[in-house]
Amino acid sequence: GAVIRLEDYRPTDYLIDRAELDIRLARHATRILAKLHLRANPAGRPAAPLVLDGDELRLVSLAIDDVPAAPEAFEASPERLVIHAPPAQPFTLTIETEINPTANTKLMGLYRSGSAYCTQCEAEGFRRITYFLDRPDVLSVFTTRIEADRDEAPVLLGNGNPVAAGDAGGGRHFAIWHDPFPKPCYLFAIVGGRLDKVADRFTTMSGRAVEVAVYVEPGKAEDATYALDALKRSMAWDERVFGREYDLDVFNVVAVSDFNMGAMENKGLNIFNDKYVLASPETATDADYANIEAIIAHEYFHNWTGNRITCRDWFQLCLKEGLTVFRDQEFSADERSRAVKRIADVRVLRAQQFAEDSGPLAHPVRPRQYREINNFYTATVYEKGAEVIRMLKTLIGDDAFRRGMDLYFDRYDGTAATIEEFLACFAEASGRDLGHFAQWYEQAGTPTVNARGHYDAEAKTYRLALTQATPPTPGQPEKSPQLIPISLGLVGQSGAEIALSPAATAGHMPGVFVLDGPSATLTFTHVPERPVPSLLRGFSAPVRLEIDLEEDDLLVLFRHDSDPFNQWQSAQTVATRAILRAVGAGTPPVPDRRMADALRHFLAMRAGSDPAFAAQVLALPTEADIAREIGHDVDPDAVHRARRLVKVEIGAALAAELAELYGKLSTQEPYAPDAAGAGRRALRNACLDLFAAGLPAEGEELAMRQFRGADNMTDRFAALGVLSHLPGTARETALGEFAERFRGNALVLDKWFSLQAMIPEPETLERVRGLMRHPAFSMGNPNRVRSLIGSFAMANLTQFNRPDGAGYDFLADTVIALDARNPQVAARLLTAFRTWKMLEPARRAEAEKALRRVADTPGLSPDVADISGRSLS
Ligand code: BAL
Ligand code: ZN
Repeated sequence: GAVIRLEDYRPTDYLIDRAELDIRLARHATRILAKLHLRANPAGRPAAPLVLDGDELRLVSLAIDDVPAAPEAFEASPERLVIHAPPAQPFTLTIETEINPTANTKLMGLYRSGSAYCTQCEAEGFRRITYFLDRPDVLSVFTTRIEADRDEAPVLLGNGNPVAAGDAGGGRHFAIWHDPFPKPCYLFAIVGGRLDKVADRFTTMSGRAVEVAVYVEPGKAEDATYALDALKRSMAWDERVFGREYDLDVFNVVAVSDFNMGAMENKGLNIFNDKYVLASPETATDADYANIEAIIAHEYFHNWTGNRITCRDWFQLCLKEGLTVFRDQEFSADERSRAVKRIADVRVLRAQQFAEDSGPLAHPVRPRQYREINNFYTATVYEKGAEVIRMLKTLIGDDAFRRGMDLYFDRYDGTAATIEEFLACFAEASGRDLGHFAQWYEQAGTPTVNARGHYDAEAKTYRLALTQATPPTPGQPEKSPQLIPISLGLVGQSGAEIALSPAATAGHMPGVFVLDGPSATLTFTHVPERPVPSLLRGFSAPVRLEIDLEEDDLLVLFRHDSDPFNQWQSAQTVATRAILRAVGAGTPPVPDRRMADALRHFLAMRAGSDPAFAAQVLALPTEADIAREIGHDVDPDAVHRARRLVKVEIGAALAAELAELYGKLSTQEPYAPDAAGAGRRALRNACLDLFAAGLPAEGEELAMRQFRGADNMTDRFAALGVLSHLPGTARETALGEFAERFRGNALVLDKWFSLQAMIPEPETLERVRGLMRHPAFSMGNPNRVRSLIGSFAMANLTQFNRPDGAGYDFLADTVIALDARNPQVAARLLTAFRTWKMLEPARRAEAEKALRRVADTPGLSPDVADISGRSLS
């Protein structure tokens, strides 16, 4: 595909004010009659030809102002419909197309999932339904008539409000939906099928009644009650925190089993991957419940940040995604534990975004060019995009942030906006110049902030020298300093917070220093003792922090920091260093009693009061974390061995305490997916995991007992996870029992696929190949592919990166095969190579060979061609 550039943006020559669709659903030949009300765009070129987008479309008939179009008046291909000389006055186009939803394996446009019809239009799927100006700055009022066999599809849903329904004769029926809010066509959706629902009523802040419902496959309504509850809580939260009220009479969520993304925010009709709707204690883990809550909230919040105000063009994707991720993160923080949520979000940011940002696929939060927009639904746009919003709030403060949001909603409601327009609202609300801050949207790469401290005992001053640097990224060899808010404090050796001399952070929010040049020195006066600096509290900026703290200083922060994020971070840093020493030595590190002692002390003090936080502390940095820390010439086997050694060492040292805590946390209470219960289970399972590392035989027995006795998926699956790391018959027995118990439940078997794909043993590749022949596996279902093959490639560092290159070859073969069917999912799988350049030379060579083989395959989709091309550049 051609390169599309931000600087080439220009408005369309025509606008589509209204779109009236009549969709007659049929499995192999669905007919769409689209009557589009068009007029020249005052901002466009006068008397230009009208060029509508299509994708694999077949034109059946065309009329202009209700008169059949003469053959010479237009040109139609599957990809385009050109009207050479459209009328000068407003006019209508009536376009009839025919599509085959059953043959649609890309899952873009109108397709079938199970026995239902559904749609996915973002980013450019609407053009697979009818010819249209398929871009986000064309906003239209949609009225949709849907017709189907009553037996096959008794439920017919569309955007907006239902306005009519009735019999259409011949066993067919229809429903008409009208959405009064002008929207881009990427937010269009319909669903038709045999579905059950759970429903309720939500009364908005101004007293309007909204019918809310979640639709699922027949028989599964019970499993949607948590999602429905999360939806109502989201609606209330957006009123309370952002003053945003819902605007239609109905809000529907539909769960489907074949879905490329997590979910989609279509106006009034969110369509979800069923993985993020269906939950019962028996089948879903605490993590699943938390994801459902977050994604239900995310899609709902899009109603204002995305739908009421949309994006001018796809370069502005972060305008809705980064902002909406920020909003869903805040929602979850309010509903659960703020500290734990922050730690979990930073883990994801580092694992996904830092990884992306350090390799060949790095790109700015707002890219300036793309070949395939599907490939930019990335951790950078989403997660780093959310960090940028968070920094903005840190910089200007809560009040100015809220005023800026209000101004943005007021000023841009009903429009397609840009990042510049968004930022201007906050500059205005805060009276601050955000020019330098805006560079976060433009410059890719993760800055490293280096800090060196010096205490002058005589003068009682503490000086902190800060520098920053950002490594080059593709297309951006030279970097400028970023504007980095560094939330900070000074901690005394006994743990007391030392008051900051006001001059140190003058001109900024209290406790926030803003590093906006290559270096700066902060001087704190009246510092009574040598302090330990606590920098980047709450992870106040998406940067890597290098700081010259000794182990003892880190342990002071771990024990005493008032900032829970840095408490957790200092424990992680101590563990990271221990693992790095073991990588270097290739032998167990000299046992560091201090770390075990600190953990023992911590568990005694905090395990009871804050189990969810304690569980985060007990979870060691991942192999990928360690690999990123090393940064170049990485040998994944050495990383795995070193991490294992440290884990065994800690597990053995704390075995008695872990066993005791495990016992204490065992409860007879029935399962409930609330945050408090989830925290206790998380800690108990973290204890089991560490204990089993230290004492494998006892650990296996305990895990087996928990596996068989659990009354919920969280405990059962955590036990299976522990067993999966202990080679032998117990593991295979448990895996077999699990498969038997959950036969027929595809979402649960996904967990089973995923766990096996992550076993760090040389036999795993063969196991994965074998599982691809399992009756529950299908290359046609994105969840199955991601669970089995995605987990292997993205979350099994040693086996994907086998020294013989067999892991790479396997992924290359799979991507090539899948590309013909579903390019979007294939391209996403291929991003498993995003960190290949940091491997040691032999693996690097193997990875490059596999990537080249993909890139050289004839007939690749633009999606896979783009990822393979950029990965090799
Ligand atoms: N807009 C695509 C799915 C999401 O981010 O909500
Ligand atoms: Zn989103």
